[in-house]
Amino acid sequence: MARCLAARVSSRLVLPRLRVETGSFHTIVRPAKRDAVHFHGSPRWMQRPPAPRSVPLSRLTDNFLDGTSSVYLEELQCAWEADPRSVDESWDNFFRNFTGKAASSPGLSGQTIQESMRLLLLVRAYQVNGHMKAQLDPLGLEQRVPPQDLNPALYGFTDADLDREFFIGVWRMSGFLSENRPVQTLRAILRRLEQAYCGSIGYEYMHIPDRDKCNWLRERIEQHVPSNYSREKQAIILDRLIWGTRFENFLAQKWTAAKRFGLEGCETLIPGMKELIDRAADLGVDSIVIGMPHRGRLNVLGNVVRKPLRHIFSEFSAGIRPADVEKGGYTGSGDVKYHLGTSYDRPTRSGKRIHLSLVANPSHLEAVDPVVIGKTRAKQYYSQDVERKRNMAVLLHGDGSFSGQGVVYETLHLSDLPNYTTGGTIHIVVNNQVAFTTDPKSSRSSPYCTDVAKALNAPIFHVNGDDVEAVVHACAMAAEWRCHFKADVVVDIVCYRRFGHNEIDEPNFTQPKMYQVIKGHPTSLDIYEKKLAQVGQLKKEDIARVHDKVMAILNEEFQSSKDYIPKTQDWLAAYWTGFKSPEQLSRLRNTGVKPEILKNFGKAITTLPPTFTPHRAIKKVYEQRAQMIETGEGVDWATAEALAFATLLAEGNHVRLSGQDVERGTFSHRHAVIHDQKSGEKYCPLNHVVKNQKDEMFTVSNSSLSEFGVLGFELGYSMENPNSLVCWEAQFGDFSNGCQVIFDQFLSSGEAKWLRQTGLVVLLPHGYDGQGPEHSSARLERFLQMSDDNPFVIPEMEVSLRKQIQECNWQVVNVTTPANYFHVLRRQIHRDFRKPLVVMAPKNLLRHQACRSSLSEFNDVEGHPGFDKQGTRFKRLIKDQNNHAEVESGVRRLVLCSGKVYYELDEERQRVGAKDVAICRVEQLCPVPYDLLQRELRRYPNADVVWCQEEPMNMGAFPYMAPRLATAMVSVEHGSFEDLKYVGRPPSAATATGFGSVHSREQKELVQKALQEDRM
Ligand SMILES: Cc1ncc(C[n+]2csc(CCOP(=O)(O)OP(=O)(O)O)c2C)c(N)n1
Ligand SMILES: [Mg+2]
Repeated sequence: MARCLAARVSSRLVLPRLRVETGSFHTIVRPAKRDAVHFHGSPRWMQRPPAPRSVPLSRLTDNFLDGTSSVYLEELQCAWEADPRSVDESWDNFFRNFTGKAASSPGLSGQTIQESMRLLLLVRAYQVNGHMKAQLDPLGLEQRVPPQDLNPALYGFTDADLDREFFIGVWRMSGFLSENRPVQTLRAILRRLEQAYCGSIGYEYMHIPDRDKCNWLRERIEQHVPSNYSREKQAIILDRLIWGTRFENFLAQKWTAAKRFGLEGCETLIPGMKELIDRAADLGVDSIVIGMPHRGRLNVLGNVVRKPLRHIFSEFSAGIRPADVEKGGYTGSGDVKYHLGTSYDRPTRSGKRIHLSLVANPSHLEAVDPVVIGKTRAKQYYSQDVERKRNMAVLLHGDGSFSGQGVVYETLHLSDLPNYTTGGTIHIVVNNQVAFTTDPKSSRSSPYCTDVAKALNAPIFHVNGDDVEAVVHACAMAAEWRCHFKADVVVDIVCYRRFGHNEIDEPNFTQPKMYQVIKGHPTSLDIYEKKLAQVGQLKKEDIARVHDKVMAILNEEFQSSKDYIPKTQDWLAAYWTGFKSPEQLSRLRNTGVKPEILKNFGKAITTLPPTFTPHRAIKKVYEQRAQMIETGEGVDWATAEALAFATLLAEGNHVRLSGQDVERGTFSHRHAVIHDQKSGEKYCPLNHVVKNQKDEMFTVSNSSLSEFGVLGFELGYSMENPNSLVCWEAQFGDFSNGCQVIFDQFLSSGEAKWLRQTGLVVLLPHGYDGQGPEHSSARLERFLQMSDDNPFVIPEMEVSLRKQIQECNWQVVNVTTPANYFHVLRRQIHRDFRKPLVVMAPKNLLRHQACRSSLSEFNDVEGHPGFDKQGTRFKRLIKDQNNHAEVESGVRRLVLCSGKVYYELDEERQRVGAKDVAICRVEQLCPVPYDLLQRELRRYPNADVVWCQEEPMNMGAFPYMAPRLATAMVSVEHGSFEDLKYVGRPPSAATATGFGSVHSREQKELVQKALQEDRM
């Protein structure tokens, strides 16, 4: 490009002199007409600018020809140099003159080079900043000063130039500049610019660095003629707008005092969303996962997703609960109507079908975003939608929450990550310019509520919510963009909220001026009907007929809703057929795998390609793993995990592990992906467990540094198909409180609220090893505190009748052996229901010499030292390892513990030779293994019972275990609550000490105390 004009200009290289002659160019100067454009306010010095004079290019300064306008010229000149006929004749003349090749310079005399350039800058200014002058606010309250660079005066143009014709060139790019009209009056140019960029849609797209993307948008923006819809199309839009409007009116009329978070003020969302769905379906999308907040949700459920209206209406009539309640079926806690989800196969206008699922969500605004994205990604995996063409996510937001909630950013940032992308999400913001009672100026620091999306280079279409055709157009364009570029896009519908935050709120308390305007403001439906009537497109009678039809249906549905009995929510979305709800017994199954089979898979996952050069240390790790499997002894944590994954994969399940640095493992123990030290190439042995293993069947992926976003994503992913082991690992368990909303609102309570199951596994490194307050505790107590089992009731524990886990909201375990970890992971899949699993994962046990398992424990065959008659299963409790008889009257103390403190207790016991102390590990804390606790309590009738933990008394498992242990003790007449002794750190605010020496002292003391000879 160095040889091109612009480059030469900007680098001030010696150029052939451009001979600019005035007078002979076909400039027509006419006096300004009555509709003259009056340039908007500008400083005095700018109002009478000097008339543009011709300046030789050699004297132009560098900054005049900056940025992209120089690129325009550059490209044009290149094209001209390659073939002078490829550009318009007048540009041909221009370049001939410029390069001194022309015999004369006929066409350039009236328009100076400076004018040409300035015109380009003006055009560019509209493309960049036109949105700031767009007519976006239906209420007209917005006081935006149009940016100065949209003022032609800034470029030296005056009113007198309006009817001069300017040569704007013929451009290879699409859009405004591509019309084959190189000569236009300034007035016409400005009119087109205003129409394209400053109408009812404000486009922000020039921040996108990709040229093709910009041009794609420019073409659509600059060629679009507003209000150009056919009569038929307008009738459809009107019909949809009537539905959206009448629906809310109807609810308001029937249930005057009910909260519904109505859509009034943004009814155009309904035709907009429907257009988006139709367009996406035409472009190949057959499934859309939708996430949205409260505002307008019922309207979207009824009119877009098509949940039966009678069902929605019945939910307004208090007291109705699913029919299965009477039959004793599981109904959970239920949720308010504007949180519920649903799914539906919706026919589209062009005769296709599209599956829509609206994901249930809590009140917590935006928390559902990553869940929706994860679910969409899973749909893409299971439908082999590698190009991400058929499954798409749509997220709706409020203006306050989109700019305020951090999870929005955490979700957006997954957008282009290889193992998290869904090929772009369409975001729609219902921007009613208020958040509850808070004005935008108090709720964000950025000009637009959508600015966060610019970090992704997403185009943003701001659209006036009163202009239904503009909303429809923006939504269609968003669908086209997503389907074409597989990238995120935002439609910001600038609207208003006709009533208070909800229908019983008084908005005049806080926004009196705004609501004065709203009071007299017509609805978007009024506006559209008036417009159609004015242009004679639709007759009044036609419009009235639609109203009548809609009202008749609404009334019919209302009548039917009176005796409508909703069915229990459908448990079994798509892949879940045959899975059991909590009241249907799922029999316990074994999870063991024969050592011969393990050895086979063991080979596959420890063999590296011969040409691969691993790091020396990793090579050794893999050799050791191979040896563990070969000898069947000393299997460590990482190998056990890999064997669990491999066997599940071989059984046809999908396995996915995601989180920060999980490929190597925070503690450098996993090495699931290894890197060739010469080529840098990666190799993942678990991708080669079975022949022709499907891509992504095993996925291990380092995630972005987000907890909320990534855990939410994995949760959504896990909900799609039960035949998958989906795991999220926190870097350290501490950081998981960054995604507390997902634990509280989804994982622990989602099944109860929405009757949706998930078998998500959450791995939280936990353990007191002197690393200080922030790397010790995964806050086990919080997970246990949220568990919903009754501390004073022992449920049915008989193996053939046991539903304890099914009836509980989740499982919390603190596992101490590799084999038990293997079983607990496999158990997640080998059952007919799904339940979240929270694992307090080890840190120093990963390399602890005593924390090893024999391969025989993976099948748990009789005869090995740990055999426990529980069969080839996960051990919820590991009894004392000293081969005690059924009754051991001589044991003076039973120490119950959980997690890694067991190894320290055992070591101390050996050191002091305390043979009269039994140590049992409660591996599954929730739900409590009452049967096994009772067995151990009976085994040691004379022992005092101690709960020992390394966490402070107000943390760890003690607060949860104490009443439950007491219940178990009472049940076997082994004392009561007062007889249960606590050994551990005293209550504390911080989770752990920051001083290594204090930690060691405390740890030593608590272990010694647990074993001390004196009775407690
Ligand atoms: C995380 C979270 N914080 C606070 C709230 C309480 N709340 C409910 S609606 C709302 C205002 C939301 O404003 P906006 O996002 O603009 O949506 P709008 O209600 O205006 O449609 C607030 C603060 C909430 N639901 N979730
Ligand atoms: Mg709002």
